[in-house]
Parts: sequence; structure tokens; C-alpha cells
Amino acid sequence: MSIVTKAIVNADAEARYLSPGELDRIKAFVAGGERRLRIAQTLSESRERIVKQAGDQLFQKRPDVVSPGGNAYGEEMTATCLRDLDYYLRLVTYGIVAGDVTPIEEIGVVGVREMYKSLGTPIEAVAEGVRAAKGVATSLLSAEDAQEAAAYFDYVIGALQ
Ligand SMILES: CCC1=C(C)/C(=C/C2=NC(=C\c3[nH]c(/C=C4\NC(=O)[C@H](C)[C@H]4CC)c(C)c3CCC(=O)O)/C(CCC(=O)O)=C2C)NC1=O
Repeated sequence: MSIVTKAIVNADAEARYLSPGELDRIKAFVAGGERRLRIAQTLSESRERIVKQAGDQLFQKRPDVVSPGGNAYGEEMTATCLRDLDYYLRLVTYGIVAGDVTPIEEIGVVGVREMYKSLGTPIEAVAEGVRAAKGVATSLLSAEDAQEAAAYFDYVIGALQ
């Protein structure tokens, strides 16, 4: 849900007009729209590079995950691991566009610990991979844009801890 939809749902639940505070937040959301779209566009266009470099950094830091017995060992499993990093990058772009972490939460965070536990995937290594993706992604952005994007990566990293 975007913050616009959220504000409308909340206001309608009480059959009231949007409050001045809600209108202010929507105003800020709209004013930042171009910036958020620009960030999402850069990250979408650079997704292959971001995922590749994040994967390289992760496997350098955590060679165990791609070694025999590791959860991402073997070509297919390594590809699945990189796919998960791509999933999280995609969800981060959703959050940035929506100006809200709810899409990330609903699609990729609810139940994620249990899921990785049942797969035998070391969740802290997934978090490490997302942290690496954040580093690569923010290096492609201006300082201001990087700060905005970082918040969504941080949300994912926090959820994976
Ligand atoms: C968009 C929301 C979404 C997410 C997040 C998601 C994750 C996800 N990752 C999975 C597997 C996996 N995920 C990994 C990932 C890793 N292993 C490691 O050691 C590394 C630390 C890490 C990469 C950073 C691996 C290797 C598997 C396959 C595990 C297996 O089949 O045994 C699976 C099991 C099914 C499958 O293989 O596709 C799911 C559902 N699926 C979704 O739809």
C-alpha cells in the first residue's frame, strides 16, 4: 500500500476527511515522487550489476556458503541465492516507489525466518548479501538519493536479523 492509499483507508474507516497531517505527508510524498522514481529506475536498470557484485562480495566474506556442504553450493544453488538477492532488490524498488515498506514486508518479510530455517539457509548470510547489495546500489546514487534508498535496504536487513 502506498502512503496515499493508507491515509485514505484510515480516514474512510472513521468516515472523515484527510487530516492536515495526512495531507502534509501526502504532499511530501508527491513532492518526492520524481526523486523516488529516479532512484527506482537507476536500481532497476543496474539490477544485474548490483546482484552480481553483491554476490561476489558475499561469497568472498562467506566462502562457506558456496563450499561443499554450504547452502548455496553448486551452480544451481548459487543461482538461486543470487535470485534471492535480486528478489530483495526488486522489493526495495517497490518500497521506494510506494514510499512505504509495506510491500516489502508483505511480499518478502512475513514468514521469512521460518522459510530460511526450513531451507537450512543461514539467514545472517542473506542479510550480509543484502548489505552488500545496498553498498553497490547506493554507490550508483547521489548522496541524497542513496540515503533514501538505504532506508529500504536497512528495513530488509533488519528483518533478516
Ligand atoms: C519475492 C519473495 C521471495 C523470496 C524472498 C523467496 C525466497 C526463497 N529462497 C528459496 C531458496 C533458496 N535461497 C537460497 C539463498 C541463499 N543460500 C545461501 O547460502 C545464501 C546466504 C543465500 C543467497 C544470498 C538458496 C541457496 C535456496 C535454495 C535452497 C534449496 O533448495 O535447498 C526459496 C525456496 C523455493 C525456491 O527454491 O525457489 C524461496 C521461497 N521466494 C520469494 O518468492
